[in-house]
Amino acid sequence: MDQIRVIAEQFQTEGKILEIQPFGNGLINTTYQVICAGDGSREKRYILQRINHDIFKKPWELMENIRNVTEFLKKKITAAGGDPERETLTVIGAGNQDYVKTESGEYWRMYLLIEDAYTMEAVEKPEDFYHCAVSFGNFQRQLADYPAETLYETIPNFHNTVSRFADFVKAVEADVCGRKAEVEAEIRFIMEREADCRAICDALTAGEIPLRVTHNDTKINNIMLDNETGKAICVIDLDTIMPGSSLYDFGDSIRSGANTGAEDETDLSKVSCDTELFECYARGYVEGCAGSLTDREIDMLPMGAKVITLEQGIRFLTDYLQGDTYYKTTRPGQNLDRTRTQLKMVADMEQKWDVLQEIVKNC
Ligand code: GN1
Ligand code: MG
Repeated sequence: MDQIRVIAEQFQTEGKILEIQPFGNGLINTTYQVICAGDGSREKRYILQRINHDIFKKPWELMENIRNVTEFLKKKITAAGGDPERETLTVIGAGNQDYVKTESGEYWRMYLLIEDAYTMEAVEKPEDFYHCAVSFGNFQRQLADYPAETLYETIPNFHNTVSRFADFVKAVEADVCGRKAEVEAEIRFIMEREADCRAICDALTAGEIPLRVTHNDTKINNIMLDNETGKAICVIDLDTIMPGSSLYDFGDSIRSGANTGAEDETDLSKVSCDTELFECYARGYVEGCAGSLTDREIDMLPMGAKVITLEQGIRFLTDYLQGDTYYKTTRPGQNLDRTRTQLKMVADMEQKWDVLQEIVKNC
């Protein structure tokens, strides 16, 4: 922790640093909480993160996006009578920069920790999920007039399912770890759905659905809820804000939040798409977007959920085939387990397709 303390000390925190502890469950960056003395009456806490720059190749562009987007949001939050320090992230500077680069070439950043709020790994009450939906919908609406052309693409082709599929095919052919034979069934499942991989890309290219400024990582643990009211107050993990489709954001929340099992569940009988949760989320998201979604986008919401879940399965299996170099793992085979839960979700959505379509028709 001593080295981390040296890094933390370079940021403009309030009061002396008292303690630093590991924090959170992200699969990409490494996170700590930093507890400071504050102004004497109350401790002040911060989030310190090492940006994974194998994945985010230009951390300075990433931080510029986040600085600009959060400032934009803070103005809107203030105008609406909200609390700009709790309803979006606050970047803490270091000297005249928004990050610290260490001698060994690591990039670190700091945010204010949002107090009296929590994140969920799994949805316990449908109501919580509904609140998340409204909040992600609002987020999308608040950014509707953000100048999209000023955003850097922090990960090119992030939700380009067609190029994700192509990368997967290459990983299967290369089979660098000799794991292909073990996953023939999963490979076949994905290959049979090549056409689905084109659904969102084609709709965007044809102008059937609009390109918007989207979050792109609307996993359920990327939103904070207020301890007292249980309402979603703040969308976090802003690393992948880029031009995209509302279907990505809707889809990733369903993928993570409407799953009756964990993302890395080994007992697949526990994994399914909960249609009641799907309904809550669809209703909340459409409401949160407040009329900004087009009829075609609403029609395509089930497709968004399916394509993003399939894409995530493709990404996990690609990583498994390549030797687990992208997502953090805590045990062998975890990326394969993650793959299987995603594919099981896709299969379950296909079975419930009529129900899902009926739900969005009523939104
Ligand atoms: C990663 O770090 P985390 O858990 O917020 C990933 C998402 C995946 C998710 C799967 C930059 O998000 O795209 O959906 O894992 N983030 C990146 O759990 O790849
Ligand atoms: Mg996250």
